[in-house]
Amino acid sequence: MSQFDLTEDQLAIQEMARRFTADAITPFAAEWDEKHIFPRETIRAAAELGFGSIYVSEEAGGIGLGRLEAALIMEAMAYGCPSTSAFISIHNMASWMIDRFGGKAVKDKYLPSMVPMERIGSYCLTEAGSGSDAAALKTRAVKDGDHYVVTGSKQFISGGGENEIYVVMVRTGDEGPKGISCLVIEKDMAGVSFGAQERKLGWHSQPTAQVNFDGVRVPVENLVGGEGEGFRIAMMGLDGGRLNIGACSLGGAQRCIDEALTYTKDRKQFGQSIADFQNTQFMLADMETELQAARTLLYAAAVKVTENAPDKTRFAAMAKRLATDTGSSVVDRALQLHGGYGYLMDYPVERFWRDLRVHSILEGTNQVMRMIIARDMLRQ
Ligand code: FAD
Ligand code: 2MC
Repeated sequence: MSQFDLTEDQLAIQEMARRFTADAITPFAAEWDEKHIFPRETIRAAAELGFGSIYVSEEAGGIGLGRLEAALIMEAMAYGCPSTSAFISIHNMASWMIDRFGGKAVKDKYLPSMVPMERIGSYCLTEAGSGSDAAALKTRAVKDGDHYVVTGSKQFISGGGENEIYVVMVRTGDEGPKGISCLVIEKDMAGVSFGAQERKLGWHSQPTAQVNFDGVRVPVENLVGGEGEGFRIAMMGLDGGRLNIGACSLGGAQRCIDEALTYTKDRKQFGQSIADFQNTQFMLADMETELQAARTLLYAAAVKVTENAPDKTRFAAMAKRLATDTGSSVVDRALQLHGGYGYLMDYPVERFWRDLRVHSILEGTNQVMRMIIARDMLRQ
């Protein structure tokens, strides 16, 4: 894997994440996928290394690192299981939003248990009627004394039904992005309920469900940021989330290249290893070249998000678009190189093929990424 001029500290954190993955994730991931096991204990073990609060500040108990370090960790864990790595990324996004924009009360209430992932956080933006057009959301929060009363429903929530904390974008004002606020809602608050677990193509190691709010009374102190700031906060959270999802695709694709190298050297047809065919070699060469290019852009975008560069959102969108499309295309070619065996659950490639597919859809579809990039280009 390219080292991209990583510092000693970055190399050390990458090594730590790789070791953790090799010991605690890779040997078990196929079973989690097949039996739909949610590996809560492994996730807690990841949090013991600081991976649940990578860019949460040290004052709040996090490890206070940058977005490149987060990408390195997510990429390393996705080498074993993209689904579990992405799940931990979403918790990081939710925790960071509370730490970065929350007041003392909401931070003190939630971060001490979220940092060790004793309580796990979900990010709730999408609704049945508003996916890509996120600013059209309808879940409403009406102030009643020192509480908000929340009514509505969130769709496709990662961790839905299992997680304890829901960072929810709600409408407190008029239509459009400026009428949206961000509220922390707990699983056990009266009026919170969940839909059935979704039956998905991949991401089997983590639950996904609708989250419903029926007159839920939420203390005003659970507001993150000011009223009307929720959409901007949600989008800033996604700048980092999109990098991490891209990094999960990089890690998954790297694993599949490694699997394809082993397999094509071993498998013989027409009296020779299939790795000796020039077609195989050219395919591997293209997979490696395209993955390295996507990785380089993603690391550069991560540095921009850490530095709060003016073009960080555009770069995060470009990196997510390229890394997730490239990741899926690399895994697809790795599957082809395995022939019929690639289609079987006996080899890991088919799981990665399924897990990476959704990365081009969630945290903003790759069409929405192009919209963000082109809008920013045309603005200048
Ligand atoms: P739509 O917005 O209906 O899009 C359908 C198609 O139309 C897409 O191809 C889209 O690109 C295209 N399209 C839409 N608008 C345009 C346009 N202007 N120009 C061109 N093309 C357009 N959401 C959360 O908030 N929290 C979560 O934890 C979460 N987890 C998820 C987990 C899974 C497994 C999945 C599948 C989704 C999850 N999501 C979550 C939701 C995800 O973010 C949305 O599915 C995604 O943003 C797309 O919204 P949609 O599904 O409503 O598709
Ligand atoms: N950082 C800071 N501010 C931002 C921002 C960002 N990245 N993106 C937008 N904003 C601000 C923007 O500047 C504007 O404020 P102002 O009017 O003061 O300038 C405001 O937010 C509204 O932005 P837009 O005018 O761009 O809003 P619009 O409604 O046109 O569309 C769009 C925004 C399409 C980019 C957004 O709706 C979007 O990202 N849609 C995709 C939804 C999505 O990504 N969902 C993911 C759900 S989470 C998930 O899938 C998981 C698995 C967790």
